[in-house]
Amino acid sequence: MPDLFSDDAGEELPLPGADLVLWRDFYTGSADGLLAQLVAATPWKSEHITVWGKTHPQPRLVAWYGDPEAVYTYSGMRMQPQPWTQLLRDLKDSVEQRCGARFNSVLLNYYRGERDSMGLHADDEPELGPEPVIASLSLGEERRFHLRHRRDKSQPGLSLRLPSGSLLLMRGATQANWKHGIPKESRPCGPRVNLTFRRILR
Ligand SMILES: O=C(O)CCC(=O)C(=O)O
Ligand SMILES: [Mn+2]
Repeated sequence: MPDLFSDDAGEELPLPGADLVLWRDFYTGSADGLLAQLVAATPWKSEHITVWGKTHPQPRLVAWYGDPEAVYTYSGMRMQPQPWTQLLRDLKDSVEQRCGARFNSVLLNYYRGERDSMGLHADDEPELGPEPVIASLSLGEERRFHLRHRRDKSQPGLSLRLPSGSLLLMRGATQANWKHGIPKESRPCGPRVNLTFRRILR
């Protein structure tokens, strides 16, 4: 699907100790159509997390795809990838071309509405290597994306809006220095699917 992606130069986001590039209009096809297709065709899972000995459902649905060896431990869960679909493989190819990086897996997050969220975290699991390259494609509701420094509380954070069809690349020391997350919203929100392409090292 080469003609569905813009070739604008990305915008480098100024954040000390991070390396972030945002393409606001990456996907130029129908982002709503792609969203509907992914919502309907993905075998979504509700995962649980255990915090202080109590188990809670995560406030979003997830799915994990990738090459067979791309086994990933995420929030303490060991995730065996499902095989790539043609659609996800095509998206991966276009994202790889834009970012100049290779990925072997993708985590899909489905935020059903304003109560769905992702807490502040860094994607710094050892299997992502010392400088993880993560490319994040957003479809559907424009949600806020918060960045907070991991140690230096005097650093002002950054709050971005991730428009439908945008691609955010995080690389270099971003995960070592910063946490990111998607807060709940108090206004009504429609569905959003986010795809984070990753490279699991072995
Ligand atoms: O939904 C997003 O934009 C962020 C997703 C994310 O940080 C993750 O999957 O690790
Ligand atoms: Mn993340």
